[in-house]
Amino acid sequence: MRGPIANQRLQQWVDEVVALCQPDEVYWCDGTRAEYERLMAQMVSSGASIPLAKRPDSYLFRSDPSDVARVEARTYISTPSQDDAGPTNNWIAPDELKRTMTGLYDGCMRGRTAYVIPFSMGPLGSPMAKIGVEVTDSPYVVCNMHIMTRVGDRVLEALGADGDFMPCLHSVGAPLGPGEEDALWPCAPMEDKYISHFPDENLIWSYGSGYGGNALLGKKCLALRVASARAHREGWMAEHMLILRLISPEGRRYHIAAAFPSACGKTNLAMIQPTIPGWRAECLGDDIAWMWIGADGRLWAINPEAGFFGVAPGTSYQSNPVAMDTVRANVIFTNCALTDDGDVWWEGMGVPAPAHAVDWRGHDWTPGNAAPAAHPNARFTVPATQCPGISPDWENPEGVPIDVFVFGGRRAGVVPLVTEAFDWDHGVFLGATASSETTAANIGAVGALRRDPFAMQPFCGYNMADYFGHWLTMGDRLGDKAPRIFHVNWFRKLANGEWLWPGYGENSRVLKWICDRVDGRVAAQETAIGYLPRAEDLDLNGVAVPAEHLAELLRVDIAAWRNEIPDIQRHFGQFGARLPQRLHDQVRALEERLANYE
Ligand code: SAT
Ligand code: MN
Repeated sequence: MRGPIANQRLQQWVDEVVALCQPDEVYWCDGTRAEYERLMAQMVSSGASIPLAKRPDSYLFRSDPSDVARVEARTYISTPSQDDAGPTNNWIAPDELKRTMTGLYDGCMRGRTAYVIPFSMGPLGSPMAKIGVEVTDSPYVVCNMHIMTRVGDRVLEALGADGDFMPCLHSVGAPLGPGEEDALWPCAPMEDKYISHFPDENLIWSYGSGYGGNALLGKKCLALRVASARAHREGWMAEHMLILRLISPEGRRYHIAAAFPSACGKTNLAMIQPTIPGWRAECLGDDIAWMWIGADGRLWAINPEAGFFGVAPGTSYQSNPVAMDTVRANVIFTNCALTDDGDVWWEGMGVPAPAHAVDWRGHDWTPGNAAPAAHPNARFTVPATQCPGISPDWENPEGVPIDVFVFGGRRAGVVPLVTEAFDWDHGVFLGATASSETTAANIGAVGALRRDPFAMQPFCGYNMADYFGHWLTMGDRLGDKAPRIFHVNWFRKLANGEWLWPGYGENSRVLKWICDRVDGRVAAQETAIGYLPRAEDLDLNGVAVPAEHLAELLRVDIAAWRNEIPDIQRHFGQFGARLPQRLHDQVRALEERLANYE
């Protein structure tokens, strides 16, 4: 145990948490490799962690079958007024929520250790970096936070005696009686899970889940939900976006920030290897971008994270070779299948299924088994430094200047391959109305169509109508230095289920058109829904896309778009008078254009 620490407010908060949660021990994380290895060794000996003979320094965890993804239904934005959380967030008044959760926290760490994790979102020393401190009773969370954030003594040093931090309290919600044997993945039943945010206080309380964004509180909770509310107050942006640098054959660098819902290929796009000769890409981040207006009037971005928490199923040498090379060693896998020779396996890994494996539930599995071997939301946690495609600027405290925003989702029909917004307001409209079929990244129905504005539906920490307004204001401030806005959809299908577009590395062909548009090198056709490439504008040298597929990918189906209008109106209607008039104007303008393009 360490002595009293310099930051009084931190010491006091930890003392309060310890008095409430009553852990057997308190441990301050120093962030060293030795600490990571010690905790991992403990979890190996308890059976919670399985070392992988085939992957150096890599481990497999299996979660409880009830605790496999984010739980949006149990996620709360607790502002004094419900209107400030808005219609897209669950809300409970702060007093009531704190009372309920204090009851749950009371004694909840009995029989466990409370780990105190000082962490930084953003490179230490960056003017944009924010310090958080997570107290958790999960050593699995500690090891993941080691990878996903910057952790330990160096953060305490940066915090100093009177630095500011965001308190993040986490418990798996499973106290142990004397001598009671621990579960391999302790957690609380669904009705006791709470992922709670008090954005006005920069405070996070999470209870009952050990999985991903529910438990690694620097990620969705701090860097998106609480940060987005703070960014609104302070005039910057916290977005659910990857950051990518594309480099043309002439050496021009384009920085792209792209928003897609969870499990819609952000990590694949972030690590793209362009298939067009001469073009290169570097990855700066795969999930979150913090952006602000720099002294030059442009929008600058950093990735606040230090690692990748990526979806394993579907990741292969075909879909994402860079990720495959990133996860060769030193990885935490969660809910993948275990092969008999001590490796992980998942559906869509691009290698034949093993003749026998142990599935994510710990049961024997053989090919042909009705249930998948890996959970669809199985994950890898891996340091960004291990990514062979990582940009030399990924930790640059100054960030990178954003040229382009891309929004997207998973839509089997209607939405074309790529659309350029007419202007900023239209781009905000495209973001605000973006929709996607739901994925396994949240507990709930998979494949249901929903509006997911800016891919922030689960992550916006304040009234979404005010968030739209914030986007409009940022555009006003950026003026002619604002990034150009595009919308993409890689996921079009034929009625028989066949993909219309090859995707993955071939998406670089769309990105090239986008970059060419930014620099005025390529034409576009004006349509009712935005600027679209003509078939001949896309560089398709070396890829076989049947002409009729291409025509369908670039077709604006006027009737289908008219059908979208009532749903857009319903979607906007939920915000009542709080919705910016400029978005109502966009709906009307779209209706008029659709009428004109009979
Ligand atoms: O929220 S998680 O970090 O568990 C994953 C996601 O939804 O992107
Ligand atoms: Mn995400």
